[in-house]
Amino acid sequence: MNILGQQTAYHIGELSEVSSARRAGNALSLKLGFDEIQSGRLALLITEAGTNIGKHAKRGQIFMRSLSRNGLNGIEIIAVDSGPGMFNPTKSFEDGYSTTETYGVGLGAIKRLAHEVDIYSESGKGTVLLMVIWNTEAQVIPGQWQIGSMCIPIANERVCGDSWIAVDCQRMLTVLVADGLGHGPDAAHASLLAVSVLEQAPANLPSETLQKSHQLMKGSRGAAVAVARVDLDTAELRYTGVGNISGCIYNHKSRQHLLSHNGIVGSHMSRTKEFTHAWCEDSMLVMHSDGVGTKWDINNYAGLESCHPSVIAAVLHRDHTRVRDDSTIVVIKRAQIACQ
Ligand SMILES: [Mn+2]
Repeated sequence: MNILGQQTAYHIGELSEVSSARRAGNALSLKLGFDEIQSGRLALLITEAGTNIGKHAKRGQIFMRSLSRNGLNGIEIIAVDSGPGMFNPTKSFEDGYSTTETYGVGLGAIKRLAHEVDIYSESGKGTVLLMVIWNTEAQVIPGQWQIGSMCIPIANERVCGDSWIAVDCQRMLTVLVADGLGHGPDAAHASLLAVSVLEQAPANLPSETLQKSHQLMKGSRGAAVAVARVDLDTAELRYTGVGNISGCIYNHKSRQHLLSHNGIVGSHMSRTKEFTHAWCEDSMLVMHSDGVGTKWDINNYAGLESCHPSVIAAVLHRDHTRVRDDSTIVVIKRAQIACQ
């Protein structure tokens, strides 16, 4: 069972902002029961990532949230900037290799301190650095689900009107993304009703989840909702959606759009036909609310498709968010078994 907590964004520019992010990380690690060693490592990771942003990109953001996987608690940190990027990020992970002063040393330290690290950096476009630290030593089990997301409220709102959830149940994973009409707490209330339907009945078909959401959301603002269920036994993805949630599957670099019906869940909804698509071991599912533009193409980002879904979500979110809406993007794939 994977649970990803609510994300908090920290603007990074001044050194004092790095300290605030570090303090927030410390508070979160105490809440999750991290011991002193893991808390100390977390503080160093946030300091390194924040200092790198300040030094090389001048400004950026750190997104932080709690993770829970099979009873383990963790913290995910995603450092995002649109700065100059790195010439050779893989090589920069080696201690002492640096294109500018101490960046290389910093990344070498990050790789040793974090349990999971991934980076996507493109010259002139910026860097996204993912770091995960668990309250105990953890290993990525090959074949397990990897889930990445960004879910960020519109400027000046504290709560996001979009909600999402991914629930695994035996050999199936179901993902739901909901965009409550408007913004703020009432929009969040509507979208969270859809989330609660899937939480309570994770084995239901996507169409059943949508129908139940429609019943439960009557009298609320209503929402656009889409549900995808991947079944590893039948190698199929079933999808149904109502309203403006975008969905697509990548299979061997080709992109297939997932269709939604017109309507508003909770208000007017006529059909909930499910569409079925093939799901391969290397397939990737991307779903997003209309706060993320549709004109992105992962093939414009060399090598991004092999990154961790959290990195993919953060890169697409950084470059394609519409500023005047809540924005949510969820990326799902299976951890690939390493060749060697
Ligand atoms: Mn929206």
